Amino acid sequence: MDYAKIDRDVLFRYEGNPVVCPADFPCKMRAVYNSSAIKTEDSRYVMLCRTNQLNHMTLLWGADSDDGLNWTLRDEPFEMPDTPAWNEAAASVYYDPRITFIDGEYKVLLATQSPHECRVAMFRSADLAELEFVNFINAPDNRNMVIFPEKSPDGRYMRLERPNLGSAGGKGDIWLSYSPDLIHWGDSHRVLRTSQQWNFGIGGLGPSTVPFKTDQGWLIIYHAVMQNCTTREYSVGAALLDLDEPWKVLHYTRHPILYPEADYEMTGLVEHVCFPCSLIVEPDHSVKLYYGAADTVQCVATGKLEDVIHACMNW
Ligand code: BMA
Repeated sequence: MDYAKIDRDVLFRYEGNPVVCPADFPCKMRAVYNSSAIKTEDSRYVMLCRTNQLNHMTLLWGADSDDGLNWTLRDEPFEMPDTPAWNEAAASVYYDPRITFIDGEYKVLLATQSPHECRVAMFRSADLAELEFVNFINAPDNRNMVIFPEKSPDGRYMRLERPNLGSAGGKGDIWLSYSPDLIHWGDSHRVLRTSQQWNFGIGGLGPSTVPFKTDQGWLIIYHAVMQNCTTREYSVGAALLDLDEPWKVLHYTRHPILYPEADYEMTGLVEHVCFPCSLIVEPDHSVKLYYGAADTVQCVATGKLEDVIHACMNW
């Protein structure tokens, strides 16, 4: 009988979860989740927190840490643009940040939601103290974008993304596109199809974390949606992509490496959700996966890079 003989866990919930809660803010908040953390060149940790106010309008709120586990929220959220284009695209919600360090600065991508559609906005920053709006980088309807931390062998920027397909219930497959300048994108290739996923991703997939280069390929972490009668469960998968042609999937997990199980993942504003937005790989190859739980609190799971790669190859 051919089935996955899963012999170990590869990610472990940090015992101090959740690491950021609504009650941690200096004023009342409803939720903080799907936040991205990055380790800076001088070994500080910065988190960009997706924060819901009481009416669910969002803010992006910075937090700082010395160890990536204990976080101090800043006094004020990030300033956002006040232009007609921004106010049309992000009327009430901007969310699920992803941070890439490339060309000596941070590029931050934020999905923006208007009543009709989703676009992705790009910001730049030298130090993540402030964000400078650059532009929107797609026509609707697309999200979950992550920029690779280095260019392709032929010198182009690369990103993973998830176009929202009406024909797939608003979700869809993971794609890869190229760009000469981070603004104009094309030469797109499909990477992973929802139909390739066994059960746990059949309701849609999306790239979650910035790809990490390993000897075995680009490691990507993605979220996967499974629909049943009562819930839309969000869990976490991983894959290894070809280093030269990263739309070619070398290995991918047929089973989630993290799925809603803890109380704080099962119960909240949206039940049964683990939604990662960033992965930090430490010099000793331990990993920290930052994920939102039940659209309510921010959590971390830890593990070893070699175990995640093992899961890609064997699960
Ligand atoms: C997705 C996004 C995420 C959210 C998830 C589960 O479509 O909106 O931000 O965590 O749904 O509600």
